[in-house]
Amino acid sequence: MYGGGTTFEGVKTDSVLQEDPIKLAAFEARIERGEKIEPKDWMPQLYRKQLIRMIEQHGHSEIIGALPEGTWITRAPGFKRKMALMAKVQDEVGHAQLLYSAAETLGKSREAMIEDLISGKSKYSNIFNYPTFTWADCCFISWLVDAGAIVNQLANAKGSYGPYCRALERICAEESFHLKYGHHCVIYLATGTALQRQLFQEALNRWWPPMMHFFGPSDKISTHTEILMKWKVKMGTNDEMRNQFLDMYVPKILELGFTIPDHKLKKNTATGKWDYTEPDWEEFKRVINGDGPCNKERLEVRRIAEARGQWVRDALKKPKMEYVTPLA
Ligand code: FAQ
Repeated sequence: MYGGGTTFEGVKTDSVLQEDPIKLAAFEARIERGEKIEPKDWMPQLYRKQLIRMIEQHGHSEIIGALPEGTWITRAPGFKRKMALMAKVQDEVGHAQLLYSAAETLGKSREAMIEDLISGKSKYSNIFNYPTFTWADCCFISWLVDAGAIVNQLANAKGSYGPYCRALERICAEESFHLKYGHHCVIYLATGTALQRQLFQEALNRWWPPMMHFFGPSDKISTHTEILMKWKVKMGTNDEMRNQFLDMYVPKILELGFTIPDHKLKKNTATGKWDYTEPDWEEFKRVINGDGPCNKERLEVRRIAEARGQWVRDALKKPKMEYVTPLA
């Protein structure tokens, strides 16, 4: 599926100024024409580095994202919900596999990526560092976190790097089932008893702030948006994605009779955008840098899983076998 990559190690500079200007211009013209860049094509080192960073973080988010819902498989209400949740969690881990494969085409090995995740070097989505206290928290993730992920991924699937776009297309197809499942779970609570409605309202109150963080820092303070938009890796800015999510899902949440815990949230008819309370970016920074409510637990679970699976990987390896980047 994917071509072999060149090695990431040794990339010392972020500067596009050091690239061959003729090659750079040809590369940018291809992107401008809407062509896909493939693993063996020439690309600036910064493009490669940014893609590895973003795809790797995305893969880690899928792996860690399986944990807050995964703990509810045994407690999901009823056999049907257990089956569906188990399939969903399995899909999320599968998405990580696709994403790690896409990142490997750029030259970083899967082992190095996993090592950077469990050592705390790599980031992953802020939102999975919050606890799922009740079943309704789990329903919030299945509906609205998946919804946010789809908004982002449907846009970026039209981006410039072939392997990432193809992985995103497949992921979006599966995520749309998750979204339907999550919406069904929430409708069930919304049309249930007063206690069921209360459970979801409380979950919404807890998860709204991290959901607003989920799309990344506001455009004013985002570090990577400009270059990623120029090279069509990101197809919308963080604020545009947040706005699109609000456009699509605020009406649906209100329709079910829930309230959103932000008294400033309102569609501004003059700008066509949503006004909202500025998210707490200090909390966001703390959480993505390892100091959220569940960061330590999430990474510890992954470390244990890694250690427990070591014998399987050892058994599969022949003594002299070396790591090989996957070939097409
Ligand atoms: N969480 O300059 P920007 C899912 C970091 S998949 C943590 O704006 P960028 C499926 C960013 O890395 C969810 N860190 O960054 C599922 C950078 O730090 P660095 C994941 C964040 O890359 C559903 C710094 O802040 N989706 O949910 C976050 O241009 C249900 C500056 O930020 C993807 O990864 C954050 N939310 O834009 C699974 C999609 N936001 O690296 C289970 C692909 C920013 O310099 C259950 N990624 N940071 O140290 C993207 O679209 C982009 O990377 C953004 C961030 C939009 C996330």
